[in-house]
Amino acid sequence: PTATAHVTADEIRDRFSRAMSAMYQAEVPQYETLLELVADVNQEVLERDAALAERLAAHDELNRLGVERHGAIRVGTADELAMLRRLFAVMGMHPVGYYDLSEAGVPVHSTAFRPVDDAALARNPFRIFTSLLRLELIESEALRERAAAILAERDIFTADARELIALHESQGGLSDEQADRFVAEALETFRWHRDATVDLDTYEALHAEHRLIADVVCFRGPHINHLTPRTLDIDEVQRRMPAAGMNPKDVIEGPPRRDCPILLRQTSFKALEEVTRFKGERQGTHTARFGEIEQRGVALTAEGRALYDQLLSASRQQTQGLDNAAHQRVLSEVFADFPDDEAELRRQGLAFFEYRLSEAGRAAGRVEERDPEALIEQGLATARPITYEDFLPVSAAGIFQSNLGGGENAAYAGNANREAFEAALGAAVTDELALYAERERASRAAVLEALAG
Ligand code: OOG
Ligand code: NI
Repeated sequence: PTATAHVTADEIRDRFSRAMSAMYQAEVPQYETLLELVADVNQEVLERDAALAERLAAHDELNRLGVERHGAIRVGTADELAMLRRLFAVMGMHPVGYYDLSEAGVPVHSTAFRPVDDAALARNPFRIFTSLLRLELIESEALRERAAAILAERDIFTADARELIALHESQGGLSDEQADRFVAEALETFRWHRDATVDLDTYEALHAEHRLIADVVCFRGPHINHLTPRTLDIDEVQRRMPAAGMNPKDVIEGPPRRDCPILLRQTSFKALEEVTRFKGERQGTHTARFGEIEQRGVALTAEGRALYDQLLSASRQQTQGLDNAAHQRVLSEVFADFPDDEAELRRQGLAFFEYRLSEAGRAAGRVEERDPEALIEQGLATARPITYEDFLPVSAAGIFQSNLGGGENAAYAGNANREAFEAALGAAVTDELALYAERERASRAAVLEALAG
């Protein structure tokens, strides 16, 4: 067989994420403004905090900062979700995590398609939070059937995208030219369509059940609904958003500001009201697309996550209805119970770290000590926080709701169904905690092995 030179999955993902960003900048001009604001603030943070800049550079995070984005889409059927899994696989993006949003009153469940290994994450950690509509949670049988019938009529993929995905699977990769064509064809799935596939009455009936249902069912494709750059100072970006012409949601979701950032903090600007043409020549509007920013911190272990969830729910009563400044103040008080010191986070097993030999460690030769903490104290090893690459269901629900006008339906709650999601996906989702644990374990083992001589 002749060896065709294949483009790497990392390269295809990088091209795709850039194409997606360019498309969204053209579609949603405020997104371009947001990118500029985030780039300015990041630059200022790096200039003022040399230690942070050095650390990000040493751990392959400085380069990715400028390209780092996540986006989100919502699809309507199992077939659409399963095909997306194959599409994202071409770009080295695999389903990680199961998120039950029914708990927060939103009739979807979700996963994140993202790269999993260190090198791929360092190159471009592009992620797409992907939700599957749960028609089975709609109470009205007539509406449920109507929605299913509308969804059955559409194909969200181009014929060429389907062909190139199949080609990738059969030949194990794509050539340079095929990769470019794949990116162009895949992009079509995520494009905004101002023509709805239904008449205004149908749209309104679905909208009345839940805005999200109308968003998923009434259009030709799962338009990308936001792209999120990563900032190094979310409080500052939030502060500057109004002056830059953006209307931020009331509060920043997630943990409070800390010396050792944990998990993920997020905020967004409100969705745009966009002119939509319905069947039968009628015009209306639809709000779907918004802008979001995020600041990422260390990934937490199961114990750390349990403490986070506990403190977050403890703070919920007290933060009800507060503005962002007061909300953050209360959160900081409640989170005083969460250690804010790297050594303490390690010792208490609350967060994941990656171990490395220090310069001295590399020069040390054989060392008897086996305790990583002792090795760090002796200057032979270092530990750096492993960045959280995933999402938070409570924060996601807050983002959904700020853009759905408080659309929350308690009747959806208590319906986690990972098995059904995986059956629709056609694959199991990877457990995100297992990925972080393995990274930590492997890095610690490598340090100990090197010092064993
Ligand atoms: C997804 C919202 C979740 C995040 O950052 O938590 C999300 C959506 O609105 O479709 O993107
Ligand atoms: Ni998001």
